[in-house]
Amino acid sequence: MTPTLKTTVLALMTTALMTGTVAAQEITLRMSTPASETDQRSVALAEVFGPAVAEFATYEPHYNASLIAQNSELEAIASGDLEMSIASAQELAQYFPEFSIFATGYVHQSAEHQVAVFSDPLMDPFKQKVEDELGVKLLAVMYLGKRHVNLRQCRDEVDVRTPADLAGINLRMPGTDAWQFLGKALGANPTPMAFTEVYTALQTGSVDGQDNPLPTVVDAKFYEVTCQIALTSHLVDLNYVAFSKAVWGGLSGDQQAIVKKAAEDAAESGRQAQLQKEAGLGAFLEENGLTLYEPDLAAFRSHVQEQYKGSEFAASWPEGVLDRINALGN
Ligand code: KDO
Repeated sequence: MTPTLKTTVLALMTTALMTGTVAAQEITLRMSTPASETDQRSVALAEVFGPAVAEFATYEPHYNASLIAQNSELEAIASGDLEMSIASAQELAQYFPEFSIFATGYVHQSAEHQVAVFSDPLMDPFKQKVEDELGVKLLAVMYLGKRHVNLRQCRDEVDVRTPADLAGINLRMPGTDAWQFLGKALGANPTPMAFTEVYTALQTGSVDGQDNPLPTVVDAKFYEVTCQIALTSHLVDLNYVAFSKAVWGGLSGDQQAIVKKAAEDAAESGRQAQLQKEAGLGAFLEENGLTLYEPDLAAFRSHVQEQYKGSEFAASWPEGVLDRINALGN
């Protein structure tokens, strides 16, 4: 963590820990996410996590970034203003640059690979650091899906075969360095923007496109204001169920076990629902006038990997971890 961030976060954590001993029946678990209520991760947490902890805690979700701005949720948990979020590796990389390894294009291969990586001992030092230095426990990994390039322009205007075809394309990417780097690595001109502003930006043409998995393109209705999807699969994306360590510390051992299992069960339920949606949505999008096609994936993979090699991100990755992640794949 950078020295300034560290000082701020440690001060916030001290306050949170001092106020963190609440009586069990008073526990409210506020969860903030930019995702909508109908997003499969939101649904899984509401239908699986909430009921599982209901005996001793009230799960209180806040959608569409209505409580905390996107990418500020971890800081809110550290300061005691929030108890839970669905945190991205890119957000974590703001504090711990080594998390960028989980946000790098073409590293994770599938939903199963994400689970294998998250459950492997290789993750232990990553999880420990977040817990010790940020006061956040990462309980489970949620599947968001394969991110693709989704453009306003139709294919007769921009035909995305290789990264060179994205030159000059203003591609909205979420607003952290790791996200922006990925946009550049794809060959595009990345524009930082919060998720909740993307629909309007696509509609008005202030950006040319955005990248997200198919279920998000449908859930957020981006298909209404875009014309094509180049199936780049450049990031098999994930989010972690992030939980306040201060609140965790006030729970009994039994309650902690229930919370952990509830998060894992919700993640599994959301993963299956999201995979099912992902597999079936191509036809729906085509019926709604979009063109979906596979570009030169080898060209994208090698270009993206080339950009990361020798980057400041790759320099922060602990020795041997990339090999261990690769070894857990197919
Ligand atoms: C997005 O902003 O494009 C993104 O997909 C990034 C993810 O990490 C996650 O925050 C997600 O938005 C939101 O949960 C909305 O789906």
